[in-house]
Amino acid sequence: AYDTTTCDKLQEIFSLKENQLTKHQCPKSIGKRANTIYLLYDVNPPEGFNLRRDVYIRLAVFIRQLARRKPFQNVRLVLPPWGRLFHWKSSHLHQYSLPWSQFFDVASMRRYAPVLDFSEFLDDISKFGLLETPYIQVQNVFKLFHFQDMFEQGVFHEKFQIISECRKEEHLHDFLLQQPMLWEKNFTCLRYQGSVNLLGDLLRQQLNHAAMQTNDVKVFAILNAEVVLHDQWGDREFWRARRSMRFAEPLVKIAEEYRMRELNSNKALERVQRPPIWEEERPFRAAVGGNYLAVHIRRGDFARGRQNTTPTLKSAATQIRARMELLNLTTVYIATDASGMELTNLKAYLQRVRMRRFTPESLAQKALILDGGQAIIDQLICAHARHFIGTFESTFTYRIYEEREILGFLRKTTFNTLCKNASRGNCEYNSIWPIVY
Ligand code: GFB
Repeated sequence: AYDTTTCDKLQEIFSLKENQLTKHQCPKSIGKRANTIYLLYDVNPPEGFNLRRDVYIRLAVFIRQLARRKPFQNVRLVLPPWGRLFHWKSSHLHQYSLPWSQFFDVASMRRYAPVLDFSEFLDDISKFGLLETPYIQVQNVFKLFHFQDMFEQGVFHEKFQIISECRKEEHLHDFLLQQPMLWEKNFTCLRYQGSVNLLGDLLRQQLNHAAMQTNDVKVFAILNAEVVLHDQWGDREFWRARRSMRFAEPLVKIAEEYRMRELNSNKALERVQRPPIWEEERPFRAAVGGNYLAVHIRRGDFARGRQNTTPTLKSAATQIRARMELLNLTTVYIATDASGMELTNLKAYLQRVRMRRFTPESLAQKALILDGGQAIIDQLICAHARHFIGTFESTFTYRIYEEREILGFLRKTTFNTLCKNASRGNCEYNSIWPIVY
């Protein structure tokens, strides 16, 4: 029952001499255990946190539906540990290989679709006796690429195609998902065009190839999962998956304490809809929000690379003043990734305005919440405001829009965009995607 190929491979990786790996250290061949399929996935490394959340929704909706069909009743989606993201700038902090439970309520997500945090996957696998060694064999890793020509004779077809010339070494420079215990048995480059449901065909094909036995355990992985499209963006299933993505409780608590302390606001005053579980949420449009305006001012790469649509700080400040006056609000909450110098300038432009911004109260708190948690706290505070203005084409802003839709705000208080110019001539606005129940 021992997988000698894998054993040889391990010897090679660790340059171990023969006999150093005992039979017990060699992974057992995967087979005849339980009819479970684990789907690992990852997203193109430079992509940011909030696009990754959207990719998750595509896969969660898919996995939920797939799990209703034979032979996929025991399929599990494994959440990729968060590697160090480009935007997480606090280099002194350990922000590597983080579980989703650091940021989200995974139990809540699991009530929508069968998903596992990576450590839960390891626990699960160990129950099948597949972790007697630290290595897990991944049957096939698919790295997705776009087709060069999306429209064949002017028509968009859903399709995938194996790229015959594909060398793993060119495409995988680290351990799979940066997890040294994963060992890929096969590596396939695949051109892919279409919705996430096409992955069902791919998996079915794989299972046919692998002659899945009744009690098999199989592990597959999809790299560059952002290539797959939503089945239906913005429909009821999208929103159910989205609503199940509640943030981790410690972050919610910090945001609540901050709103109480600095903004004199709480859920009751804000009259938002937030039942204990997302399944109890209903169509609702009566939230009023805290007595403050919230603005997401995206800087960093947006200020450099998207100058046509990103306002200067001076212009943003002018727009903020005008909106506060219009709404008769005296406090503005600013969420931003601006540098220290930019913040000083913004404060100068907003002189005599009561401006608030969340910063962790201690180094210990920062080490607890990390850069990702700080960003979520910003999103939560923006989500609970009386009125919100976001940045054009920022997924960070989109996720705040969604949160406000769930909480039950009127659309006109949510779907607002900072214009390039304060005069609002030729302003480009973000699209409106209302919640569907
Ligand atoms: O989340 P994200 O993909 O949104 O990336 P975009 C932006 C990241 O910057 C966030 C930080 O995940 C945060 O780490 N960040 C941005 C902020 N705004 C704030 C804020 O208000 N508060 C805090 N605390 N952090 C994408 C980029 O950005 O835009 C892509 O990820 C690409 O690389 C694309 O540039 C066009 O959608 O705004």
